[in-house]
Amino acid sequence: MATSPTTVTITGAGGQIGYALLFRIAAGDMLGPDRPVRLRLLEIPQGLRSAEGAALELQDCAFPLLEDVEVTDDPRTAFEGCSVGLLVGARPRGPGMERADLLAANAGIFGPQGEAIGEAAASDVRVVVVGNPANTNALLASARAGAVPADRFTALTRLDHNRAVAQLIEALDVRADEIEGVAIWGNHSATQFPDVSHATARGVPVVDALAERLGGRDAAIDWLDESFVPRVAKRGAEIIEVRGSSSVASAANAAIEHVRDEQAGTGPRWTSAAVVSRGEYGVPEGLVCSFPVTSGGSGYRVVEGLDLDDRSRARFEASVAELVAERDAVRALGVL
Ligand code: NAX
Repeated sequence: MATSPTTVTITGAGGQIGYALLFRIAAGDMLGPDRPVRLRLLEIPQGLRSAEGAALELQDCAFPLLEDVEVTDDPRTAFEGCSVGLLVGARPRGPGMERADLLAANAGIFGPQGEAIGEAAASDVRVVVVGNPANTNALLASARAGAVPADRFTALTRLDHNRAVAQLIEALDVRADEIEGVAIWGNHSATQFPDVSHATARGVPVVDALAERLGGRDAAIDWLDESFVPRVAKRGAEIIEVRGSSSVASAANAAIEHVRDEQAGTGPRWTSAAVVSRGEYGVPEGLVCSFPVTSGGSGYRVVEGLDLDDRSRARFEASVAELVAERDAVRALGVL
């Protein structure tokens, strides 16, 4: 019997990340080669032509898994029957815009989209928010999504995770699949804490492997503090400086991996995702915070019971404090 198609909704589909996402999703990279997809592309009126153009190109690929494509500027239509939502479109920070203005502008996008998800999405809907500020936008959408359980909403820190792994590949001359136990803690922002204290490379603790290469433990810690952590946290700015525009294909790749692993399962290997806190590691309940996570195929679960030393905990707490401040700013606007 043919598998019925999965409805995948992409917001901001006429933008750069949207363009990098659509073709890979339609080719089966996200949900696998056995799951046909129906794409719903949501844009604002100014972005519709671009999304319509992408839809024409999707048609010209004649992907066997692509059942149909619909382009709309109506959130209710876009989320009708949606099982996987990728919320990419967001309001970028404009010149002179304060943080409160940015949060308010995005509340005006993610609140109504959350409502449309609550009204129209399929009962198995899962959502990943990519558009920044991603963690707080996910919180906003989930708060307005009615009966949809809050833990169906996640935010993307997989790109930060992959960037951390990439730095270790270069420093230790290993392959990606030889690195395990990397974690991104906190907010998807410059305050995030990329942590290798539980990570191994070819089974050897990363700190020991770095010490071996760099001439001692102090040198390893210095490299992690002075080079690794800031480079991962500020990699987005580095890409903009070199490329002349922001990360696109790597962001789309990370979003695809986030959904793929959430749905297909990670096995025992960790990845990182921003998920709704249930109080793990003392993070206030309800915040959408990045943790090391695993999935058995039905949603991400926080890896619990890890020891964080005082320095690591202080870094993590600083990032959580930023998330609390974002949540409080949104509450003060009366939109949460
Ligand atoms: P673009 O400006 O190329 O595309 C955004 C698209 O969203 C535009 O076509 C716009 O018309 C559309 N849009 C705006 N408001 C909308 C609404 N209410 N409903 C539907 N569509 C709407 O940006 P792009 O490079 O694609 O980046 C998209 C978002 O991803 C940005 O917020 C960006 O900051 C964020 N990122 C998040 C990352 C993460 O790891 N979480 C990394 C990459 C990226 O920086």
